[in-house]
Amino acid sequence: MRTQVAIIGAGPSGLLLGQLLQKNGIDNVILEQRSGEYVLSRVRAGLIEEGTVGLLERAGVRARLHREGLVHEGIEISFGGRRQRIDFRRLTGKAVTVYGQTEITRDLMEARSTTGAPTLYEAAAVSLHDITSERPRVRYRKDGVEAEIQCDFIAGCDGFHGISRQIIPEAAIRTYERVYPFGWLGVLSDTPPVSQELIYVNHERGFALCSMRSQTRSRLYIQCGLDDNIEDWPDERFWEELKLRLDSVAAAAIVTGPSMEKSIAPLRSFVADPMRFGRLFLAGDAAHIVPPTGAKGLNLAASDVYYLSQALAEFYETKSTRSLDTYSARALARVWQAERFSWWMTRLLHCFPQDTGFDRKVQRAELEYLARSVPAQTALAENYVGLPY
Ligand code: RFL
Ligand code: PHB
Repeated sequence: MRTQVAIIGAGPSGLLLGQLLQKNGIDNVILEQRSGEYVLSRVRAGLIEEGTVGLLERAGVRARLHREGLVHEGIEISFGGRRQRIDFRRLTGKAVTVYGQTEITRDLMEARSTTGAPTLYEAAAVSLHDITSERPRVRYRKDGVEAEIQCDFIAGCDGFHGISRQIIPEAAIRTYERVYPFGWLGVLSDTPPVSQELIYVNHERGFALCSMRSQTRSRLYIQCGLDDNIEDWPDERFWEELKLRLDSVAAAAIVTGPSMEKSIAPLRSFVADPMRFGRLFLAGDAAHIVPPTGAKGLNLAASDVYYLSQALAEFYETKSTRSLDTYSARALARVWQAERFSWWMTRLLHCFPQDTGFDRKVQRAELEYLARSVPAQTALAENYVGLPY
């Protein structure tokens, strides 16, 4: 098989890139190691920036997003038994949208199937070849049969554990990493949201986050230990612990119910530089990871895909490699802004086991400053709604 761009991974990065390339008349094939159902079963991101909404509109998936997405004009930060609202609309003129990654993925899959562009699910043993030549190849096995795709470019959209980044020789890439000494236990339940807006909680028992997917479905997280197992957290224990971390008004508003999904995610910051090797371009989690505290992972994937789709369109229109050559630097400039913000939100809101009394006092002083200072709130709001690109 021959195509212009071979895309590895059918997560949000790969599917969005595929759609934007299709819109520009650029042929592409997506190879995904899992089944479509498995990809749709992963409960992850919930919150998207206006820039991401704009890209999804361009990708042709506007209708359901605008019908079902919940526009949020602020968030609340809870500490010391009270809540401080951060008013995004007043401080930045912008808002964010609650629309689950599962829904985005489903919409993009459906839009792709109407274009007839191929997505090869359950493609095993995907391997990349000749990526420093002008004729790279991708090999894979599907239904027991070995096959090969010849292409002009490869987009590595295969997430943090994918193969694309790993094929880059160590001497050609530098990585930066921070692993946090805790995880997030996440629960999805068909119960009404605790509040109309997201509540981010700093509490001496640990961080908590009350989010949602709809007016009838909650997405809730609590900070947990790295060694905790799902079995340690039956539903009753989860609800009890969440209540202990909330202020009394929020705790009283909780409606409990059975969990539909429960998972533990470790927290990590990670950046690979450059995001390119020869004709292989990395995008999304394949190149960088942020802790979920700033809700930036999916949004960064979208901005990478924007830069990459523009650069590929320019190449096919003009034969100029100028934007392809600056792709990594442009993407990384925005990535590092989001890395800093996500690290800062994580530091501000979690209980770090190694913290001394001094560290805890400084954390509280920063929260109090945030509650008092409009410039401090503006800095948070500007980053949270998404920096321009
Ligand atoms: P994905 O979603 O990991 O998709 C990669 C795809 O590649 C496939 N793959 C392969 N395919 C073929 N061959 C191989 N060898 C392959 N290896 C892997 C995988 O099966 C998969 O389908 O990466 P992508 O597309 O870059 O998307 C990134 C986002 O998924 C991620 O950044 C977000 O989910 C992060 N995130 C959040 N981001 C936000 O913007 N807002 C949020 O509110 C938010 N909340 C979250 C989050 C991530 C979380 N977890 C679980 C890490 C909340 C959580 C709890
Ligand atoms: C979510 O709704 O899943 C969510 C929202 C905000 C975050 C992280 C996750 O910061």
